[in-house]
Amino acid sequence: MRTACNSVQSEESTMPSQVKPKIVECPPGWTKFVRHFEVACHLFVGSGTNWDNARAQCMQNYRATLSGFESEAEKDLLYAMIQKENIGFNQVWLGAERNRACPVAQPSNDVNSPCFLESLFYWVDGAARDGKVMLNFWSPTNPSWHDNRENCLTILTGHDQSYNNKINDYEYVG
Ligand SMILES: [Ca+2]
Repeated sequence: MRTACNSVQSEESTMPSQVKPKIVECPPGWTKFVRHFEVACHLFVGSGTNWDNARAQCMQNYRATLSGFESEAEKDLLYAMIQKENIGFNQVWLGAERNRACPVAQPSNDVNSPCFLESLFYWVDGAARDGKVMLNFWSPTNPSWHDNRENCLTILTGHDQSYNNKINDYEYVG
């Protein structure tokens, strides 16, 4: 398992503003993506034994958190960053956790349910504050909630084409 860290920056808003936003640069080697309310700086990390370890590496080494994405464009950019590493059949930890009030595979269509489609998982890096984006990108047969333990999120690489660049719910242990 590998890890994607996000060192979230602020102040480069794409929202309409009277004030010209301050341009934010990412540290050398990090990949920049301008979100609606912030700038994401993503970095691929070569290890990540489990989700907590991956998150701790981001924090301890970079004062960062795990990467999320708030749009398909940002997901594709993350995937391109990962693909460059040639890590084969693999998964990369992303910064989303299951809503613990919803220990089931299938999201609910009921807007009042804690397992509602758009609250089944949440991002820890603040991506997609409406919570909606990642739900379009599940790999086939996922979320699977396999063994009732898949509380974290990964992105898949080196699988067949229907799985690559798609997300998977996965257990904490890698
Ligand atoms: Ca799964």
